[in-house]
Amino acid sequence: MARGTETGVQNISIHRRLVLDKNRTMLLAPGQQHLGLMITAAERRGIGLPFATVIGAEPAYTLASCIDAPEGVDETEIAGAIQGTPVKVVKCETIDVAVPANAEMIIEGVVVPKERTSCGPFGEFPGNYVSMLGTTKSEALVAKVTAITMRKDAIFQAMLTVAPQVHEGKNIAAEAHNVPPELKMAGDRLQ
Ligand SMILES: [Mn+2]
Repeated sequence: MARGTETGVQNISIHRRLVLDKNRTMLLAPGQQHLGLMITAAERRGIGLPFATVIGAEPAYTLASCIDAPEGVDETEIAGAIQGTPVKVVKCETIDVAVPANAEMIIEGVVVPKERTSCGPFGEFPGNYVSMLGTTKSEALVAKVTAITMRKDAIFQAMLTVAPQVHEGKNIAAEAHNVPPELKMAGDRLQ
């Protein structure tokens, strides 16, 4: 979730992130998508866009993230419309972004302007394991983590982006509660 530096409205979207080191991750947000446009606009002003990754929240947020809302429409409000009640949000601790108050985990951060890295590879739903940009390209964004907050005994909600037949096999462990430290490498366990 991010707030446009020029518009002030929030966008919700789903993106790939990959741990690079202790405080930095890769972020894939192509320039034609809402978050990518917001990041490009901020970068033009020489600043990195603050954003928060939300793990484990009401389904209305996930549904709202799939809606291509017109410019100026806050997708947090769309989540409330889908749910039929106002969504309860809280302000992040280190950035000006409102996130679901009931979320399991929030990773706060900021895009590092002008810095780029390679994307993935990640496991995809048809069962392949690819880089969206090509393994030789370094066009994915880099983000610095500024804070991580979580509920006590937080549950890590994940999507298994692997072939259906694999769900019943080796990778089932990735569905378990609590965060396996090697979750980002779950795709490596696929054969
Ligand atoms: Mn959007």
